[in-house]
Amino acid sequence: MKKYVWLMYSMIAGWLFLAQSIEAQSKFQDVMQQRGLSEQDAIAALKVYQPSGKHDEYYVFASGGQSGQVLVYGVPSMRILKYISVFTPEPWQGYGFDTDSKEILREGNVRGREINWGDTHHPALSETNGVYDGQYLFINDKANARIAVINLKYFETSQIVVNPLFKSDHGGAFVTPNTEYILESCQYAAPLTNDYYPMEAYQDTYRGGVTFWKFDKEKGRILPEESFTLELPPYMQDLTDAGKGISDGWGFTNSFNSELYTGGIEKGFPPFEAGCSRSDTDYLHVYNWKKLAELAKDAKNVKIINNHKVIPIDVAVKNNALFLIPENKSPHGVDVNPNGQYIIVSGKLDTHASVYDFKKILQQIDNKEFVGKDSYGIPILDLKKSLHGQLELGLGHLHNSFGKEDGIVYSSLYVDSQIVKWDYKNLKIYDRVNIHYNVGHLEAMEGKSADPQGKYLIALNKLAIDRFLPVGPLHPQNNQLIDIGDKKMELLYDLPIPLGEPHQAASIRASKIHPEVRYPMGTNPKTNQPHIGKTLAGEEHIVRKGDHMYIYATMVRSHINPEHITVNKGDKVTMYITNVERAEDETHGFTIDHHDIHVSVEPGETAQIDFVADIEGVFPYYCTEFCSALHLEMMGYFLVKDPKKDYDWSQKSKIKNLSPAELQEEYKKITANNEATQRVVDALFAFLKENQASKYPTVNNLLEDAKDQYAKILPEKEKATKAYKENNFENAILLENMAWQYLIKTADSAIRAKDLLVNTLASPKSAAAKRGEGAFKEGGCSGCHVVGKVSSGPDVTGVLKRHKNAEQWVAEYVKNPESKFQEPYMKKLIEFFNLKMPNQNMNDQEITDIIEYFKWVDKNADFF
Ligand code: CUK
Ligand code: CUA
Repeated sequence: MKKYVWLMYSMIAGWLFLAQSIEAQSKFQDVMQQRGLSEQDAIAALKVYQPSGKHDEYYVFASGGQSGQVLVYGVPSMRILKYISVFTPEPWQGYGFDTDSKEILREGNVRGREINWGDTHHPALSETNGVYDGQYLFINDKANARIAVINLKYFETSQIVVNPLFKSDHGGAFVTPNTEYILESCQYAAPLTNDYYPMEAYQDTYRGGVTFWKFDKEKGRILPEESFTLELPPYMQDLTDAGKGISDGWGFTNSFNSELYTGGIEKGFPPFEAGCSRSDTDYLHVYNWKKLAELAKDAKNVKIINNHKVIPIDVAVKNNALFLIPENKSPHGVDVNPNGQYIIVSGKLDTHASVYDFKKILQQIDNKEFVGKDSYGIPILDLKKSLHGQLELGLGHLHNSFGKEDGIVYSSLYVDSQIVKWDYKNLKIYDRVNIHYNVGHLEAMEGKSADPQGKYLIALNKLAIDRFLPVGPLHPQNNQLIDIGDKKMELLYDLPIPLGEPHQAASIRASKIHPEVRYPMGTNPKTNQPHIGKTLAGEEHIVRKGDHMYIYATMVRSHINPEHITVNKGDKVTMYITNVERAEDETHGFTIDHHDIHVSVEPGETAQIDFVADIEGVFPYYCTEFCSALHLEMMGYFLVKDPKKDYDWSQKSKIKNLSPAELQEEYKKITANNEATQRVVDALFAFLKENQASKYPTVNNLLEDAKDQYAKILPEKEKATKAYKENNFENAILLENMAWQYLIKTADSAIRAKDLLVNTLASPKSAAAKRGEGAFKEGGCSGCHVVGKVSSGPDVTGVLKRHKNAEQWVAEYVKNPESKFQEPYMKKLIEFFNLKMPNQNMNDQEITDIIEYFKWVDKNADFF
C-alpha cells in the first residue's frame, strides 16, 4: 500500500515536474545522455549527492589498514573528511614531528623498539548502555598487539597501549556495554613471556588469550595497572564481541586452530592453511568477564607476567568463568545481536551461519551439562544444544552487521561477492546484492550497537580490480555504499580507499558527535591540559639556559613572533608555539627548513618542538597553511652561528632614500587608503550589530576575532601620528602600513562573520508576508498544507513556480477553488490526495497577503 502511494506520488511529482519545467527535465535528460547514465544511475546519484554546505547524516570511522591510521568519511556522500593519525607519523597534522605527539607514538614502542606503523583492523566506538555515546574511538594494531584511544572531542589520538603478552592481536578493539573494558584477543599464539621456545613446545608453552583493558571514561584513558588478561589455549583466537542486554558480563571469541597445528611447509609438512582446517569444528570461547574482573582483584588468582596480571586457564575454569562450544570449521566473525540473546558466528569455510542462543548456553552452564573437556581442561558445551539454528548463506561468510528491524542482519560473502539480508530468528533469507568484489567486513549504520539504524550499509571490499582509473599494479580498496532503506538492497556508490586495507568500519549518527572547533588557549591537545609552553600575545621571548635555548613563540595572522632566532651551533632548542587565534579554522603550520620539522597549530593550541641546532647556516621558517592574504609574509629566520668563528662582512649596498616630500606624499596616500578601508570595516560592524551577530556562537567567534584585530589598530595609528609629528616619515609610513594590515584582517573576519550570518538568518518577512502567514494559519490552510512537506495537501513551497501567471492563478484558486478543479493538473492532485480544497472565504487583502507569504517561503525555501 505504501509503495502504491509512493508510486502515485512520484508519478504526480514527475508530472508536476513536466508541467512546471519541461526545460529543466530535458536538461536533466541531456546530462544523463551526455554522461551515459541510466535512470538507476541518476537515482543513485540523487541519493548520495550532498550540495555544497550540506552535512552528512552519519560518520563512518574506517580502519586505515596498513597505513596505521583511521579514515573518517560521511554517509551518504562518501566524502572523506579526515585521516586520523594513530600508529604512523603524519606530517600534515604534525603527528610524530612535534614533541607531544612523538610522546604518544613512542608510548607504542615495543620492548624498546620504535614502531612507526600499525596494521589497524577494528575500530570501536565507546558505548553507554550498549549505545554509541560519541566520545571515544578505539582501534587495534594487529601486527604489534596494541590498542589506541582517539578522543572524538578533538579527533586526536591520545593514548597507545602495548599488550605486554601478545605478539599479535586480532579480536580488538571491542568494548563492553558501558566501556568498562576494551577487549583485545590474541591472534597468533606465542609464549606469553618474551622467551624463546621451539615450535615443538607449542602445545605446552604457546598461549593465546583475551586482554581486558580497563577504561576510565572521565579521564579518557586506559588504566594498564587495572587491566588483566585471561590465558587461553593456543587455538588462534580470532574475533571477539562483548555480550549485551541479557548476555552483559560475557564475552565471545572464535578461533581457527583447534588442531593445534604448527605448520612447517619447508620441512615437508602440510602448510598452516591445510592443518588448521582439518577438523570439522573449532571452538567458540565463552567467558564471564565480570567474574574474571572480580577474580583479578585477588593476587592468589593471578600470575604476573611482564608486570601484568594473568588469570590462568585452570583458575578461570575452577571459577566457572570459561567454556568452549564447538563451531563449524574455521569460522570468522562473531557478533552479538542488539538485545544480546543471539550470537552469530560466520561460516567462512562453511556455507552456514550459526546462530547460538545465549539462553541455551547459560542453561547448560547452570546445569553443569558438558559433553567433555578439551586437553587444557576447559568444559565443552554441546553444539546442537547451544544453537538456535543454522542457515546456508553462501560461500565465504565473513562478517555480520545488524539492521534496524528486529531479527534482521546483513552478512558478507567473501567468495560469492555478495551481501545477504536475512532473518536470524526465523532463519530466512530476504535479499542478496552483488558487490564488486570480495567483501570483508560490512557496516550497517550503528549495526553493532544495541540501537542499529539501518538505512545505509558499507561493504568494505578487498579488491577493486576494474572499478577505477588504473594507477599501476597496486590498486586502491573499494568501500561501497548500499541503500538498505527499502526491501531490495541497492548499490549506490564506490569510494576508492587509497591508503591501506580498511578491514572494519564503525558508523554513528552525526548528531551524536560534538567535536570542538578550537582549543582553550594554550592547550596541549595530546593531554588536553594547559601546555607548559603556553604563550600569549605580548609574552613572546627567548631564554638561554646553558646550551639550551627556549623560544616562546606565537602565531597569528600574519606573523610569527619572534621573527629572528639566533642560536649557537650545537645548542639544544625547545620551541613552544601557540596559535593565539580564536577564529575557527585559522590553523597555522610551522616548519624550519632543512630540519625535518613540521607542526600543525590549531587555534588555541600550543605545540612543542625539540631539536639540536647541529648545522650552521641561515634557515627560513614559515607558516605552511595559506592562512590569509599575507600568509607568504608569515615567516622568520632561524640563524645558527658557530661561536668559534668570526663572521666578516661589510655593508656595501645602500637603499636609495626617498626625499621628505616624496615620503609625505606616500604617507598621505596610505592614510587615505586606510580611511577608505576603515569605512568598509565600519559598515561591516554596523551590519553585524544590527543583525545581532553576537547571538549566534559561530558568528560571534568570528566577530570576536575581528574585534581582536580591530583593537590593535589604534595603538599603531597613535604611534604613526607621533612619528609623523617627529618628522620620522619613514616610520610613520611603516606604522600606518601595519594599521592597514590589521584593518584587512579585521575585514577578513568580519566579512566571514557577515556571510555566515546572512546564511544563518532567513530574510525577514515583510509586513504583508507576516499578515499572510497569519491568514494562512488562521484561515485553515495549514490544516492541510505544511510548509516544506507534503502532508494531506501538497507542499506550498514552490506553488508560485508551478503555474503560469502563478500569482493570479493562486489568487483565483483561493477565491474560488471550484473554478480550477477541471484543470488536468488539479484533477490529478485531487485524485492523489483524495481531497478537494474547500473555499475558506478569504477576502482580497488576505489573498494578496498570502501570496506575499508564499513569496517569502520560496525565497527562504532552503531554511525549511
Ligand atoms: S578481519 Cu579483515 S575481513 Cu581483521 Cu575483521 Cu575479517
Ligand atoms: Cu599562518 Cu599561513
